[in-house]
Parts: sequence; C-alpha cells; structure tokens
Amino acid sequence: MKSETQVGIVGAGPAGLLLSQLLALHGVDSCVIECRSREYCETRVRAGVLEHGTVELLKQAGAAERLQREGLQHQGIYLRVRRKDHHINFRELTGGKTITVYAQQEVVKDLIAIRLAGGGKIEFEAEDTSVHQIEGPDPAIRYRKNGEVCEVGCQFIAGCDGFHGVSRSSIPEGALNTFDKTYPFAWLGILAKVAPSSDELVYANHERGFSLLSMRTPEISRLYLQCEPDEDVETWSDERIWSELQARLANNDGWSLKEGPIFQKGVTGMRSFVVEPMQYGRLYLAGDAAHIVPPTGAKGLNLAVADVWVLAQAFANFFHSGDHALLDRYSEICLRRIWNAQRFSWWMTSLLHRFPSDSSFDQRRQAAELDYVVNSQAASKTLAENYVGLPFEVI
Ligand code: RFL
Ligand code: PHB
Repeated sequence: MKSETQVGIVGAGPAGLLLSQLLALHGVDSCVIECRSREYCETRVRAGVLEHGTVELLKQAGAAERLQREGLQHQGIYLRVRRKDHHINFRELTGGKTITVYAQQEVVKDLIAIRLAGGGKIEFEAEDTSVHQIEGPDPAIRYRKNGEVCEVGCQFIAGCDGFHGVSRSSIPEGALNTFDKTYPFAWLGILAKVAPSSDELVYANHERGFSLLSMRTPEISRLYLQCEPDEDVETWSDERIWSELQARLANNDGWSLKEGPIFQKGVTGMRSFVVEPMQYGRLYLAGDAAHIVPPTGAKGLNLAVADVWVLAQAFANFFHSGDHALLDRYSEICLRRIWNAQRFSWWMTSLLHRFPSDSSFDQRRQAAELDYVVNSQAASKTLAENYVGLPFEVI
C-alpha cells in the first residue's frame, strides 16, 4: 500500500506526536509510524516533570486541557542534605516560574486523542520500519502492517523514534559526530499506591547513595534509588526497597516516608549522549533519537518538546514559502539548548550521587558544593532557572 504526506514521522512518543500536532496547526500534513501498540505507548512509564515552557507549548498546541486540571503545580523542590531539608523556591528565584508534575504517558494519551480527533494519521504496530532516499528530494518510510508492505512517500522525514530507533542508525557512518558519557550507576524506580509523603519533590544526597521522592497523582508516589549500573531488579523485594528508601530519605525533622503497595519496578541506566548535527539530507532527528540526558535534571522530555517546537516552524516556513533558512539552522538552534541541558543534567547528577571512585577529597568537595547551592542565593537561582527551563530562543 502506498500513501503520500508532507512530513513522515517515525515514532509516537512525545516528540513525534507533538510535532504532528504542531504541523497540523500550521496546516502541514503528516503521518506518524509507530512500532508499538497504542496501549503500550499510553502506559509506558517514563518522565514526570514538565518545564514552564513545555506546559505553555502544550497549551498552545491545544493539548493541555487535562494537564491544567490534573497536573500538580510545584513552586520548587527540596534538597535533602545530611538529613536536613533546604527548599529551593523556583517561583521566588525565577520571577514566578513553576514546574508541573504530570506523567509522560498522560501527555502521550492526550496527544494521541487530540491527533486522532483532528483526523491525524498514526499507524501503530508498524513492523520493520525503515527510511529510504533520505539524500534526495523524495524520501520514504517503509514498514509492514498485517503482513502487507506499506510505503509513505514524503518530502521530509522526522526521526522521533527515541534512542534505540532506526532513524539515527540509517545515517551513514561518519556523517554524525557522537558525544557520549556513561555514569557508574543507574536508578531503580518504583511506582507505589500511596499518597506522596511530601508536597514537592525531594532530591536526597546520602552516604548510601542518591534517592528521589517524586509523585504522579495525590494517590501515587514515584521513588528512585541510585543502584549499580547492572542491578538485577529481581533481587529487590518490596521490603528491601522500602527499607533502603527509609534509610536514604530519613531527615532530622520527624518527617516520615509512607509506604504502600509497589505496582511497577524498573532499572534505568544513566547516560549523556548527543549527535551533531541533528540532520542528514532530508532526515531530521528530534528528542531522544538525537540526545539523551541522565534523568536527574528532569530534562529529557522537555528537550524533545523544545526540538519539535523549532522543527515544526522550520517545516511550516518551508511549505508555506519555500524558505529553508530555519531548516538549515535547526540543528544549531537546538544544540545550544541541548548542551545547556546536558551541562545542567551532568551537574545535578554529580552534585547528588555517590560516585564509587570518589576519594575523601571528592566527597568533601561535593559536600561543600551542596552547602554552597543551598546557602547562596546566586547558586540557588542558577539551579532554579535551569530546572524550570531556560526561555525558548527567539527564532
Ligand atoms: P520516546 O518517548 O522514546 O519515543 C520514541 C517512540 O518511537 C518508537 N519507536 C519506533 N517506531 C517505529 N519504528 C521504530 N523502529 C521505532 N523505534 C522506536 C517508540 O516505541 C516510541 O513510541 O522518545 P521522545 O519522543 O524523543 O521522548 C523523549 C522522552 O521519552 C525522554 O526523554 C524522557 O522520558 C526522559 N525522562 C525524563 N524527561 C523529562 O523531561 N523529565 C523527567 O522527569 C524525566 N524522567 C525520563 C525520566 C526517562 C526515564 N527513563 C525510563 C529513561 C525518568 C526515567 C526513569
Ligand atoms: C519522575 O517523577 O519520574 C522524575 C522526577 C524528577 C526527575 C526524574 C524523574 O529528576
């Protein structure tokens, strides 16, 4: 089966779906090709923190109605250092900006619903997706569905298929520069049916390792523990997880961590990764397909959103007036924000985790840096303005 569209999009994650929605608002036709089922995409547990600018963009895209009703608006975060809490008040430090806690799979659900209601095309359960003719003027995406070979002819392809997708690996070796860093630990993450024990996120630095208290709804807590990079989740019984969380999150103010049934567990590796440029021929990469950050700064989803904001305008300029100036600058514009977020995510990770190779000197230096961050207004402000997200560049 053959079909035609203006922009063929690989991947129905936040990047691909939001790009499709923004293009529709610009009057540009697109088709999204996704290897997983709709249900899988709508239930995959990932991120939870939306920057101020991400929320504003989702509002502009008409996809924030439920987010505005159900999202939890937070004024700041707590840093728990040597069992003592320090509140970093984003609203005060950034002139009124906040963050919103709303699960990534809810963003995905909302975007799928809005695309389909608006007549958008999303092909779920596409097998063996491949991209073709990316160097010429008429690229194509091929896949199999129910045994039939399908081809979408288009003028551009947006590779929004995440870190393990096919788009980036279809670019000839040598055309991209790769920048990569792995960390000597991972995160064990859980979802538990228990009211969050804090009104805002708690990032805890502890001699047993980092831990994070986050949440999804007033009834569901999301918690993470720093663990070994190759940690076997099967060795973590619910009792062991709660006992480790109790140890690392304890504070001196009589606070207590409420426990409840754990209904999801997983281990996430920690990596920083960027490719430059984010484009080859008529294939443009966006989101995790082009870059990943360690989750400590809560930047991955927000960067994916920022990329497609630029890409949608660049495609719209091209289709409306043949102007490709913004397409030519796509990579350069996005990479400025991406490297800033890389720096911030690396810094938050270094600030809060226990590194196995750290000497006693390194540990004292980390303790001094934490003291500086919580006691200096300038340092708290630096953390705050990066966490809520730097403003989008005027393009
Ligand atoms: P996604 O979400 O991976 O979507 C890619 C889509 O492409 C599909 N796909 C294919 N489709 C067709 N053919 C193929 N060959 C394909 N290969 C893959 C996939 O099925 C999928 O549907 O990438 P996208 O859209 O770029 O979005 C990026 C975000 O998902 C990611 O950056 C965040 O989840 C990272 N992240 C966080 N980001 C934040 O901004 N704030 C956070 O609080 C935050 N916390 C996190 C996180 C990621 C985590 N994990 C699990 C890695 C916490 C964790 C634990
Ligand atoms: C989450 O709620 O999943 C979450 C929150 C903050 C982070 C990372 C993940 O830095």
